[in-house]
Amino acid sequence: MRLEKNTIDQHNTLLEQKHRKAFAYISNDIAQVEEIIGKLQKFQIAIPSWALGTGGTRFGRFSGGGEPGVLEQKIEDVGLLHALNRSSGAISLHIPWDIPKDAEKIKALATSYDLVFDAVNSNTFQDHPEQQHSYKFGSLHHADPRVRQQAINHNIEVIRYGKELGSKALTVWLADGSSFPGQLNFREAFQRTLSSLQEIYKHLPEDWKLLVEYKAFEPFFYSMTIGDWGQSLLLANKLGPKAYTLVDLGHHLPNANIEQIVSLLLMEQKLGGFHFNDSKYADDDLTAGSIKPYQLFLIFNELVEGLDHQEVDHATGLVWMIDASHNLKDPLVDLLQSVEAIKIAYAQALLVDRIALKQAQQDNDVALAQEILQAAYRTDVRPLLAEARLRSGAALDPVGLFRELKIREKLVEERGDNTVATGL
Ligand code: PSV
Ligand code: MN
Repeated sequence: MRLEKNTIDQHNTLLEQKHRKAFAYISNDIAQVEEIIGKLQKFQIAIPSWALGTGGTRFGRFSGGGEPGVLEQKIEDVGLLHALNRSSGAISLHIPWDIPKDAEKIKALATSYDLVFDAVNSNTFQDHPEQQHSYKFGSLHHADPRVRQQAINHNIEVIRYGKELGSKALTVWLADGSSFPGQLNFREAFQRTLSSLQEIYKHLPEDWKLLVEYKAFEPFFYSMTIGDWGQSLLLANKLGPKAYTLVDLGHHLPNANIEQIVSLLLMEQKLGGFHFNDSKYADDDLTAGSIKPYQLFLIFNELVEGLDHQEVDHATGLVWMIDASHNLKDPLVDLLQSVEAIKIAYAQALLVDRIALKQAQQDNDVALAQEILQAAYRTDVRPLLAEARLRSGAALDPVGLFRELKIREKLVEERGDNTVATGL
C-alpha cells in the first residue's frame, strides 16, 4: 500500500486553517523559527526492521494482524510512516532476521519510497538454524575460539550485506555475560571481546562506523561483558577512530543520568548513535517519551549543546534510531508517536536560551538555570513540527490520518490476520 500525495494534501487542507492559527501564535515568540523548522525537516529517525510487527513479553505475544511477513512488506510499512511524517526516511536491518537476498531489488524498492538504509545489526544473541556452534555462553567473548570465529564471520557477512545496500554503520550488541559469580573471568572475557571486535574492525569500510552498544543486564543477570558506557568507550577507544559508543535509552540501571553520559561521550567524540525508547523499570522498550519526556528533553539539551560546541550537523552527525517493541498498540502508530516525541524533545532543546543558561551557570544562579530549561521544555512546540511536516509534504496529523484511512484494516485485508514478522 502506498499513500498518494493528493490523499495527504486533502487531509492537510481540512486541518490547515487551525494549524495556521497555532503556528502564527508560537512563531511570534521565536526569533529563529525558520532555522528551527529547517532543522526539523532535515532530522530523520531510522526505523528498525524488527519493530514493525507485534512485540511480545516472555509470557506471550498477541498479534494485531496485518504484520509484514517479508522484508519487502517491512519496507512498505516504513514507506507508509515516511509518507505520513517525512521524518522516518531510513530503515535499519537486523541480520539474519531480514536478509536482503536480492540487494539491488530491495534497494530499488526502498528508493521508490524515498528510504535509505541505516546501520546494519548483527545477531549473535540467538542460535540460527544453519550455524555450527551455539551462543548459549556468549559469542565474541566465548572461551572457545571456534565460537568466536563463527560470530566474527557473521559480523563480516553483515558488513557485506550493508555494503550492498549502502549502509554506513554496523551496530554490535552482544548478549555476552554471566548469570553467576565465578562463571566468567571478567578480564579475559573483555580481552577476548576486544580481539574479536578488532578482527571485525579490520573488515569495516573506511567511511563506516562500528557502533558498540552496551546493556546493564539481561539476558544475563550477574554481569554483562559490555555492560555500561565505560566498557563500551574503552572498547571504542582501543578499536580506533571508526568505533563509537551507542546509547540505547533502556540499557541503564534505574535512575542513571543518561544526559551526563551523552555529554561526556560527545566531549570525547565517541558518541556514535542512539536507540530511542522509554522505560519505567528496565529495558521496557516502550514508546519514546511516553514515561519520561523530561529526561528525553534533557538528553536532547545535551545533544544540541554538545553537537553545536563541536560544530557537528545534528541530522547527520550521529545515527538516530528507534529501538522499541510494541505489544499493546499498533506498531505503526506507536512508531509515529515515538518519532513525534523525539522531534518534540529536539525542538524544545533548540529553544533553550544557551547564552542566558551559560551566564546563569557562571553566576551559580541555580534557580534561573532551571527556569531557562523549563521555559523551553514547557513550550508546546507541536505547531513547529506540524509546519515542518506540512512544508515537507507530510500529514499535519499523521496518527489521525493513519486511523482515518483505516491503514491497519487494509493491511490486514492484504496480508491476512496471522502473518508473523521476524524480530522481537
Ligand atoms: C537489545 O536489547 C537491543 O537493544 C539491541 O539493540 C538489539 O539489536 C535489539 O535490542 C533487538 O533485540
Ligand atoms: Mn538497542
